[in-house]
Amino acid sequence: MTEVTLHHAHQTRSMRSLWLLHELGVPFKTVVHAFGKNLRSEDYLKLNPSGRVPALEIGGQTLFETGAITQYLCEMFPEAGMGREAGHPERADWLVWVHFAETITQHCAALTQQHVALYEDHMRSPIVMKLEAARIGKCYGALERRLDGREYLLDSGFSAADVSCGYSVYSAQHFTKLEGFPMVASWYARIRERPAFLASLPPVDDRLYPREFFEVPT
Ligand SMILES: N[C@@H](CCC(=O)N[C@@H](CS)C(=O)NCC(=O)O)C(=O)O
Repeated sequence: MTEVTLHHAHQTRSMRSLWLLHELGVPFKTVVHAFGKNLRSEDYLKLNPSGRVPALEIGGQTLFETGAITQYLCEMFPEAGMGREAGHPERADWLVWVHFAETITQHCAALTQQHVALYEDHMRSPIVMKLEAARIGKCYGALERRLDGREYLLDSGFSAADVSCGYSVYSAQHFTKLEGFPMVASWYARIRERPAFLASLPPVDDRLYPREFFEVPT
């Protein structure tokens, strides 16, 4: 059996890989890291040279970048139907939405830095906060158009594309609400009930986001 170990920090992008591993139903180990300078240790840099989560150890290989991890896991474990293999009619759409997830999350990363990492008010920029939160709204707009008339991002049903963007929306809602995006809201309500999503949630006492929502200061 292939040995799989995910290096994870709660509520970060590695939650995307954790959720997917649960969907795949394969045995795996999770190593939970604190979100901080420890990710720059010499040992951890051997797993992810940029000192970030996730990193995935699988069958003697080490991967980083959630998009690559998603593609690789879906190829290694095709039985769960989370991927769309090369030549599949939905391959192009699957790739687009798996990777669009990072277009959303780049804004969450900027906002996490503004609201959480920069702890003194004078370090923060309300202009950047407002701009980045609005850009999340534009990303919701792209999802809204895609989900109009669809239950999931692909016509054939739930896939890793929903997991990838689903994590992004989970994280983005800390900064931009889903009001005005009814298709995204009902899709998200559907996928957040999945046992694999629930299993990827953080414990109450170990969270990156100390609040459910961060307002832009006026
Ligand atoms: N594009 C990368 C981004 C990875 C990334 O930036 N992860 C963040 C957590 S969401 C991280 O570990 N940041 C640590 C840091 O910047 O110090 C991916 O999708 O895996």
